[in-house]
Amino acid sequence: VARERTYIMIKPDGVQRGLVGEIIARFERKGYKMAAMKLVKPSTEHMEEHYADLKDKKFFPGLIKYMTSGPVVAMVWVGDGVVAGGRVLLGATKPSESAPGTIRGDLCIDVGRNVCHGSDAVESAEKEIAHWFPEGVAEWTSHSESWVYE
Ligand code: YYY
Ligand code: MG
Repeated sequence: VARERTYIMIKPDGVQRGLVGEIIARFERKGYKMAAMKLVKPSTEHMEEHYADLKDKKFFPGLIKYMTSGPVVAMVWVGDGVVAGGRVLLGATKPSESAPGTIRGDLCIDVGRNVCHGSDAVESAEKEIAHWFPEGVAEWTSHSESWVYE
């Protein structure tokens, strides 16, 4: 399994509901390493670009309105297989289908208020990281490295 980076975003409902610490804690305790984090209120153009692949979906206008309604927490997390692993922590897109124990399974009810985003592939992750962190991310070695990886 390759060392990867993924883009994780706490959506406006997650911020409004005070779930930032709860969501970050799940990534930390898994053993993933944070490489970047910021609170931002994104512009409509920026969010439309982020979700460009979904622009023909009927839920797109509502999605953009929701996602620009308040600040989001933009993050980059690093680890072996973190793209797929991050989505396991998030749970299925529809909270009605996300397993208990996952972020969405535990913390939300409606697909249009599903509290978090995670990249779906290594390629889209790199694209999203460049889109949200043009300034780059932190390079550092976690003291836990040899206790998380054999
Ligand atoms: O990657 P993920 O967030 O799990 O799902 P996507 O299919 O990329 O959709 C992005 C976003 O759009 C989803 O998190 C909620 C919203 N959405 C919706 O409001 N209604 C749908 N039927 C499908 C997705
Ligand atoms: Mg997606």
